[in-house]
Amino acid sequence: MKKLAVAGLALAASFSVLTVSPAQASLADRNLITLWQHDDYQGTRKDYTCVTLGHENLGTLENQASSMANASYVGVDLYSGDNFTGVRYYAAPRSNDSDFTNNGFDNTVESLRFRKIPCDVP
Ligand SMILES: [Ca+2]
Ligand SMILES: [Ca+2]
Ligand SMILES: [Ca+2]
Repeated sequence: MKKLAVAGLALAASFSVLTVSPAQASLADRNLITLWQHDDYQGTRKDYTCVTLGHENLGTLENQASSMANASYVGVDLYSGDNFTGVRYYAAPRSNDSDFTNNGFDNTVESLRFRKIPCDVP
């Protein structure tokens, strides 16, 4: 069992040399959180930078986001309603989530707020 896990890890490592997933690419940026329209970092992509603490309107991805990568070094609160209202989803620093469905949060984000700025330093 242990041997198999190690082999799987080596395989994953060799693949990551060949391809960089959209989430990995986003996590290289440091000063933003990225939302995607579909699961697995597919569809329309939008970056929200921590130039300001809050984004009370998500524009084209309003009520559509299904996956995210938080490249910043701070937590980000995602809200189901405008102006930081409704149900909240917490995106941990330097984390990603390929599917909001198991969080009860699919297609509902309307606003988001960084917990502090600047957000690009550990
Ligand atoms: Ca969606
Ligand atoms: Ca999830
Ligand atoms: Ca909503």
